[in-house]
Amino acid sequence: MVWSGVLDKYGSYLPLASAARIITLNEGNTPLVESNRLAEFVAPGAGLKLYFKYEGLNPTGSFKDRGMTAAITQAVFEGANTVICASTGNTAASAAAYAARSGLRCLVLVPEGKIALGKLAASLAYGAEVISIDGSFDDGLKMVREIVKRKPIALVNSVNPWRIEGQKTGAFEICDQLGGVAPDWHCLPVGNAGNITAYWMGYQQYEQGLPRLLGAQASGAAPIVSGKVVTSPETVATAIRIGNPARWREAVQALDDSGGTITAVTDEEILNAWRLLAKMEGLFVEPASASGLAALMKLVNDGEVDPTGKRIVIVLTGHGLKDPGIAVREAAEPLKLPADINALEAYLE
Ligand code: AN7
Repeated sequence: MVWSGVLDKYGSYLPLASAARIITLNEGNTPLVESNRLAEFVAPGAGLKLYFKYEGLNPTGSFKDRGMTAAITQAVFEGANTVICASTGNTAASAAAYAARSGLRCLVLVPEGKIALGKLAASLAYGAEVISIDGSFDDGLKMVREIVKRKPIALVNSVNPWRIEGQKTGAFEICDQLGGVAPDWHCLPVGNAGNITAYWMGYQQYEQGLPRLLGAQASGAAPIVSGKVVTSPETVATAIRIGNPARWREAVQALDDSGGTITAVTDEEILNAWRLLAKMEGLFVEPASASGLAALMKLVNDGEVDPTGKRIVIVLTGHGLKDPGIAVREAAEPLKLPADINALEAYLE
């Protein structure tokens, strides 16, 4: 079968109008990669079946494309000319790409100095009007929520229900890829809490079983874990540097209903998981995307999650090339040698 995007494949599960012209970049259909080495490392001898849903392989390099195809399709259907979002970077790049594809004007508000280079570069390349604000994502979200009341502009943050509708297809794919069954645990990073809301909606709608949800927040940006708005969120995982998630209530509901839990992981734990994914599995992700693994490792260690014989899926939300700055900062310098075969041979000895 030719793959032509999540709306083509799963459109019958979404309330899209049949007259809507689908705007797609053939997003979705991302690999569910079974762990080769980390499962045994995380839980030796437990018979853990660990899988990674590699969402960094979407057209703009993150899971946001699943929701954006739906949000932009609907915006075009409703006759919008302009779309706007606040973003820590991935929503911006995704909105910019789908807007470009449909000829819409696109404005993105990003927190100055706190957006990873690959996301900024992509947003600019797709022709979005990138507005850098001297505030946080949360400040930007407040601004865009207000401006759409004053101007005829469509908001494409995950407060837009179509974003959730599109993103829930991730749950459908996981069930399909596991052969018609949901995992026991589903681990993912939580920022604005759109994705956890969407996955829970998707699992419920697909009726192939329900996982327990394990959410991960960065310890410097963990409002849901602490139950308090964080006014100055800070973390190396800039994607989830969010202090007042828009879908906070829905996330708590999903966590409760699933019998799941949410935990905070330190930047050090995130970067450790990030290194393990790359070095033990060949999966290069951005730091935020490693927080799901960090959370699982923490809770297995604490005895709060029993991995014995379990099927666990971790969503890797964004590609490693999104944040080359971190990769270069964290890695060793490349070795320098003269362009000479003897020098290489000497190095190997
Ligand atoms: C890689 O792009 O909020 O809990 O503005 O980029 O649904 O917000 C990004 C969030 C996880 C958290 N992993 O998802 C944005 C933005 C990556 C992300 C999340 C984000 P939500």
